[in-house]
Amino acid sequence: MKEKKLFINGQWVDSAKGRTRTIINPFNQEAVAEVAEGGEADTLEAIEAARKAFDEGEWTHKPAVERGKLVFKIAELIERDKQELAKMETLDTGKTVTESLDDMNDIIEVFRYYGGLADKDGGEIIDSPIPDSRSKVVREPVGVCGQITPWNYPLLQAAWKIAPALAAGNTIIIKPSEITPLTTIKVTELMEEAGVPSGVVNLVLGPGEKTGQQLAESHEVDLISFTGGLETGRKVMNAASGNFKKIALELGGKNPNIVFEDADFDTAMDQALNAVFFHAGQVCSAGARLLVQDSLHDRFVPELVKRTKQIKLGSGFDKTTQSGPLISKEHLEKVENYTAVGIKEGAKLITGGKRPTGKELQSGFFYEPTIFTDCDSSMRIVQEETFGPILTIERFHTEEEAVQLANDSIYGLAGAVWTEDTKKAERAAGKLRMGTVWINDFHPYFAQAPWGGYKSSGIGRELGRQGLEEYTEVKHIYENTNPEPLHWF
Ligand code: TXE
Repeated sequence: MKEKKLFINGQWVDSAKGRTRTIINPFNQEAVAEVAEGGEADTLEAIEAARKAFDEGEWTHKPAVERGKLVFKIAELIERDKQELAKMETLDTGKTVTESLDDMNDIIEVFRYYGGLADKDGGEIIDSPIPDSRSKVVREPVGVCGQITPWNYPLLQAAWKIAPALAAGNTIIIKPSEITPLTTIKVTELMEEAGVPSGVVNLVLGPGEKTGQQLAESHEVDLISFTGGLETGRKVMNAASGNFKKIALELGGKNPNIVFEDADFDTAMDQALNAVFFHAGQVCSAGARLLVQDSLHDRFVPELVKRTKQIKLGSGFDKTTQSGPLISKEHLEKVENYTAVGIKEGAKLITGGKRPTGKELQSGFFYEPTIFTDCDSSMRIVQEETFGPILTIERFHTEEEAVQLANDSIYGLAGAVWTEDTKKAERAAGKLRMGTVWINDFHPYFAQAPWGGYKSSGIGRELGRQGLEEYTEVKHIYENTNPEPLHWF
């Protein structure tokens, strides 16, 4: 097995202390790669390289159209290697190859979108109130950006950060999750092949509480973009306060999926399953909190349970598999513990709630799709992000109650409304306190539209024009075209 290295200042290097980490396949716990495990000295070197590359200004002051072309080139190379990348993502995360390939296609679109957007903002001329003056507003890159990504969508999350950061002229240090670094390493190779100058992209591999924390703390880093859990997000935010660096945080959600009695029964049913059980529920926008109108509840729930029992768990490489394993033993234990919490709180477990018994699933971190009914919003199982295949179901009577329940959360990432009544849907969408609201759909996201959360789901936006703006500082340039003494002294 060839060991994968760190990428610092345009060179592939071992970690200074020679440490490595074995990457395992969550489907069978087999080793799939050996990667360098960086330490403090490596991260410091990466930060210095990114700082120097930024401060020298060659990359930053390149015409935006040139930066855009390079971002396009990265998209082309990912397109060329997308089958290999998809297999790698499946080996590393356990998700199905179909999902991994969908991720790759989305990633290509993200690079293309930002490649195209790179030269579209030429600044703004302001109508200055002062005679004989010129006033303009321009956007400039922020500087050195630390980018910390999670394990559920390793390359997709990296793409959402890398593409806009490069398009805007920043230099970056990317730190993937220590358990799923493979596709990010591969795409770093592709960025090198595309011709990204030395020091502009640096890759550090290492444990979050050390390497990630170091990036968040460093006074040489100007922006930190983080996707992960709430508690880690809090640490990142605290660490970032040292030099008041800009922060962008995406911290997940507990996303309500509201089904009214007049929704299309089959479509709402089908999509409610996909919303929560897709990728074993390890999705920040998973529809893990189902709110069903009272009059529909007793017809909807039995059918939902029937279909849930038919979900096929298995290897991501098997075309019939609908959901793979959870990412790790620790995460499986966390999800199991949530089932115990739900039962203790008085929610009714009606399916799942255990590891599956199938022989071929015993070496993987599998958990059965699980449903709780009789839930209410005071329960932890309803309020906390389990990040596993656990669905909680609550009843509601009126439109007002549905909105009130859905908003009764510390999170505000996404939510959905199912109804044939357009006016009702729009009223509800207007009142839901979330960064994304879907009407008669669940999960769509794309490069052109912003993604991010209200409340504790995070700060800032990724994707869309807003995702590029996060990586810019705004400068006002004022010129006096007829300077004269003020005669003040
Ligand atoms: O995430 P962490 P974990 C949620 C989900 C999950 C929980 C914990 O609920 O059960 O978070 O998962 C790096 N300073 N989400 O523990 O710790 C780490 O190396 C800086 C939601 O795996 O947040 C990894 O690269 N960085 C989420 C990244 O942070 C640190 C996706 C995320 O890891 C760090 C994943 C530190 N002190 C989990 N400690 C979403 N929003 O989609 C760790 N890291």
